[in-house]
Amino acid sequence: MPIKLTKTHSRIAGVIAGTVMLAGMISFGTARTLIKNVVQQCGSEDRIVRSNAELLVALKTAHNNMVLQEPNEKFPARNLVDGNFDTYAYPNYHILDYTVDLVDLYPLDKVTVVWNEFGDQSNYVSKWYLEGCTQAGKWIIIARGGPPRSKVTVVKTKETVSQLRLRAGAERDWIGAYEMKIE
Ligand SMILES: [Ca+2]
Repeated sequence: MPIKLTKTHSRIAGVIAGTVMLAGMISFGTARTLIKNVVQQCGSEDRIVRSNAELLVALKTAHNNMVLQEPNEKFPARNLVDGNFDTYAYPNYHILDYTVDLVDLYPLDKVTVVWNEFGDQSNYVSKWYLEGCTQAGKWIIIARGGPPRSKVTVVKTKETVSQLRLRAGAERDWIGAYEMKIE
């Protein structure tokens, strides 16, 4: 009987271990897809082109694309564009993926990503992408990089976009972003 129990237990343990491994593989696969899936359609139809000067008063909204995660009410997506360098968006995960919508199309001058500790500490961001939705309705990569090794990343660009998408990943530790200043 004890032997039988042991066998049953080990079988159950095996099933649990297998399930956990499979879940881990699916989660890892999904994460890789999110990071790699950089070219998609996006909507710029019916959006008018405004001037760069109007960016100051443009309505900017931010959306968390990490649908797998519970919404984090304490550190919501809107913290990315609230104009406050002390508040951050944080998805409770080692990958972040936020879209900022500018409503209309704006010619950009530069985008400043404020990472703070998530940028200058090596256990946090290990790679990142900044993409823009062009007038033709395509996502393009405006900039990308490995570990920022800095609290702030400044991206100079001349692209005209209606949306910006910031993706970043860390090896393991959870990451966030304090601000995306769009000029
Ligand atoms: Ca902020």
